Amino acid sequence: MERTYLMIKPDGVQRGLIGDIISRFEAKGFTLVAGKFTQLSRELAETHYGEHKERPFFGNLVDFITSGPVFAMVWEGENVIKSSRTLVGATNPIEAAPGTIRGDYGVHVGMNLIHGSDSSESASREIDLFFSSEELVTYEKTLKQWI
Ligand code: RTP
Ligand code: MG
Repeated sequence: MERTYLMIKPDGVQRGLIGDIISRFEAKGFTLVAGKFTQLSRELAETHYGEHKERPFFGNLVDFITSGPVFAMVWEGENVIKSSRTLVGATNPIEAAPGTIRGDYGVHVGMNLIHGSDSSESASREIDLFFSSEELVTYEKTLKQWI
């Protein structure tokens, strides 16, 4: 089953949106595999966002993501990588559709509430970066599966 890495950014934590955001992924039918409330070191943030290191916003991005605690998660489900990006919405909240996390709550591209892996390669890399294999909890949902 596919897995993805999601991370509620410092603005999502500060605005009290952890519960709302987690609820959306639960309601969709995805399964929580791991969760961690933590503050990123500069080194970890630079590695996580390494693909953007030449971009003009890289310094601000690292400053912001290390500015306060984040809630890091692994979620599992069918097509969870692409589906969770749909639930998250477009990078720039101005363009994000209502009903998406960024569309409902976001204002600024630099403070867009949540990160989601953009491919299976990114998901594997990011899950390994933030979680050890012992922290990934595998279990069967005992409720009858309708979705
Ligand atoms: P993320 O990686 O955080 O999930 O966001 P994303 O895939 O939707 O967007 P990405 O292109 O990976 O960009 C990473 C983060 O950099 C900030 N950004 N600022 N023009 C700008 O000022 C600009 N462009 C991107 C955003 O906070 C974005 O989430
Ligand atoms: Mg990205």
